[in-house]
Amino acid sequence: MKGACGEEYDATMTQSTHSQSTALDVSAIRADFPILARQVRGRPLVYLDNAASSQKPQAVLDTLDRYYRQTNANVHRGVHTLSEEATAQYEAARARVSEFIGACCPKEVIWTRNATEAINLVAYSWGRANLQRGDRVLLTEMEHHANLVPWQILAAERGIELDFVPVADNGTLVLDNLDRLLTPRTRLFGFTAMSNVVGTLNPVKEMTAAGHKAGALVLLDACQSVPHMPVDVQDLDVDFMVFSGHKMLGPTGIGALWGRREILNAMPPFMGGGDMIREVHLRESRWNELPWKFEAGTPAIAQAIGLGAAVAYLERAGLAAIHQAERDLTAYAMQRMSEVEGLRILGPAADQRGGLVSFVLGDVHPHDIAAALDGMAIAIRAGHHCAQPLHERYGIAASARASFYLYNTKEEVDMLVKGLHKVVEIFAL
Ligand code: 7TS
Repeated sequence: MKGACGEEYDATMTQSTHSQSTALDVSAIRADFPILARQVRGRPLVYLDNAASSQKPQAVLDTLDRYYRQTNANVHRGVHTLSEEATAQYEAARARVSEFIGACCPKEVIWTRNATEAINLVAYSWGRANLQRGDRVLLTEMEHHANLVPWQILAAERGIELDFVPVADNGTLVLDNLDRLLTPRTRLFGFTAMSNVVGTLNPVKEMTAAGHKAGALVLLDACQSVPHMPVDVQDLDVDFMVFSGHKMLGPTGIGALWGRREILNAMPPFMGGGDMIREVHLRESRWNELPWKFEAGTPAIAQAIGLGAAVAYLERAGLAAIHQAERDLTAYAMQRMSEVEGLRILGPAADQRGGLVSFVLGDVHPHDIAAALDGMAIAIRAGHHCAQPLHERYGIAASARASFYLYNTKEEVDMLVKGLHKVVEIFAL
């Protein structure tokens, strides 16, 4: 097979099922997720913790089961049938993910354990090869720890400086001074497409263009966008993009780094070992070509194949339809939640955000809110959501968060709101 960039790539069993953007049939979708039929403490589960991790449809569970029952073998090594089949399925999943994000060819998609590992790969490999004392990396105040800590480690090691795009009170980025923050020494601009706390959808293309104008590379943390809306790396024009499979109906243990081929080609390996080499001698080695140069050791084979099935499912549902449904549900949730006494929603208006709502409720600790809701079988997240600096920015230690996906309904939002009224009663607010 030939990727759009003209590179030969061997991937069999790829099929595209791009669907039209029609409204979601949520009840049919719900029937595809066995876990949604379970009860918690004798009540039907209301799962509103999708920003942390999504549930998995039967198609993904079947794919994993089938893989282990019929195919299970190591990839890229054996000449036996099972190994060849495993390799074909593993590489076909890569090709599907590559097409899903509009990559020019599958060679640009590196499997990682998750988005966190993908960012660390960039920091360790690209960062250590390219950044010197006095260079700058620009991030934002709303980043997940995954897009902060690897750069802090690098800053301490290399003497590079970190700068941050501030967050306004309403949860949007303050972009007025972006040109000043992007200095001639800024080598990388890393930011999230959507805040996992305040839900803000950032203007990725505008920010990317500004970064490039200043001569910086752009790394997009797409953990909260790739699962929920159409994303095309070539259209966005970013240089690196990362995301996690478990947030997009896929298994845990699989994620991806997409990078421009010429940049990835110039980067040294991240980890050394089997599979990432072409030749090994006692004192020196030569690296494998992309994408395998960055995939040392036996990879997460079943998980990658499972992620391929998840992407096929998302394509059938339609990403534009998923995005619209989540926005409608979020607008509804924000309106209903604002009826709850003492509840304060963090972040911008519904039309500027994706499918999640973080909030504080009087002086009730978010963990108490989450525990009380859990008693009603409603799963939300409480804490700093791995974005402690953003909470510091707001002068709070923690928040509670309801986050939606394609299988959530207005009825579930109603149950959440009813639950929140109960919390108000319990804590006598
Ligand atoms: N970036 C963003 C924007 C995220 O939301 C997350 C996970 C990550 C990076 C890291 O993903 P991982 O799969 O590598 O762990 N966010 C959350 C969350 O909001 N609650 O739990 C995990």
